[in-house]
Amino acid sequence: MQVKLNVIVGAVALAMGGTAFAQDLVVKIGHVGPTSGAIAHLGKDNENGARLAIEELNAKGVTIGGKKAKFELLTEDDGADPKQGTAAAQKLVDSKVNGVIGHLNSGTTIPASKLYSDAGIPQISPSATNPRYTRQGYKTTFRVVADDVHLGGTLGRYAVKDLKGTKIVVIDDRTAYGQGVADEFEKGVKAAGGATVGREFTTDKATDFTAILTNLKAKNPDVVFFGGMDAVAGPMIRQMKQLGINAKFVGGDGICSSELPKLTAGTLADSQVVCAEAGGVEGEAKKSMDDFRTKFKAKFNADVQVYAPYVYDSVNVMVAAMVKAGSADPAKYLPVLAATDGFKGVTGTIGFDSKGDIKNGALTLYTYKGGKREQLAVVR
Ligand code: ABU
Repeated sequence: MQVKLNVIVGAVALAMGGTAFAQDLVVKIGHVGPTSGAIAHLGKDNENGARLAIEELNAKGVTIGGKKAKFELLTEDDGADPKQGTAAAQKLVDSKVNGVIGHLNSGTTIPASKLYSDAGIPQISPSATNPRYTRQGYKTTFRVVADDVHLGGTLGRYAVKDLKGTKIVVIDDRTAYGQGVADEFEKGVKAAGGATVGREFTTDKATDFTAILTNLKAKNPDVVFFGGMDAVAGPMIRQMKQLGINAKFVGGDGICSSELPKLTAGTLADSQVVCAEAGGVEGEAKKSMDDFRTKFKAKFNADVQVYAPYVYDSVNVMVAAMVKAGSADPAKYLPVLAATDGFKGVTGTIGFDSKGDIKNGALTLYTYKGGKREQLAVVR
């Protein structure tokens, strides 16, 4: 009798257009990033990382608390705008998502985190690097990449010690990320015994940098650090060339994309840029990252920009915690997620500290040659 009833309920579920059997556990994973606007290529890269993870989990079959899980990806576009970010977060909260991966930008991730915290929904950012995100006292905030203290400080020391910069100038885009990473870069320069000789700022929407670059040209800089994203860095590098500024161009993860050479309109010189991704793998662990890149390219016909593999790992870390907790209920799996340690992802081993930050996070330094990103070193 029970078997007959199950068959009828399943048939009704299918007839109603659902692909989940009525007894399946539907798990909603939210993803938010800027899939419109100047950095839509980065937002789509992140979203595709989530899509790949969800498709693989559904194909593999995952059981949570004795029920077959059916994962649904709910995607939102925040346009890299803080207000749009909180509106997107509210939509996901209202949809009762079981967890959120995102947002991409620190400027959207930080205000959105209050909404997720108030709703008790775990959030993993795969790319927001401003340290404030995990320092607000919320139990729901996690990050699988290193933060700007690590990123900016390392690049500051690198500019002095390795690039031998003696006339270092700094530009930032006044966003939570750009200003924060530039401040940490300056601290790193000073800690290495160097000094900066100029600082200017722009916005994340600017396209003309003639005035600030002309001011900085008067300082005869040998290193220009930019705190901001690739969509602004590209035209800035092009205009540096037009103005005859022959300096190294250093930046954080926001500029360290596959797209950067194209955004400079072909004006990028070999080894001109040094940038850092806020994660990385080396040795034997590199194979899993390389395999991910190959799989991603085959599926989406696009190279990974920066953070798709970190999004992929974020989804899998979250689902692993649900499986271990035997529940996708945020209140039940949140403590298990917080206790994550030794999770083997494609981006390396993931464990969280008491703030929700990745333990022992790595950085990968890159340059560009022949229009392609080329790894310099992995540092911790
Ligand atoms: N970490 C660089 C890009 C995202 C952000 O933190 O704003």
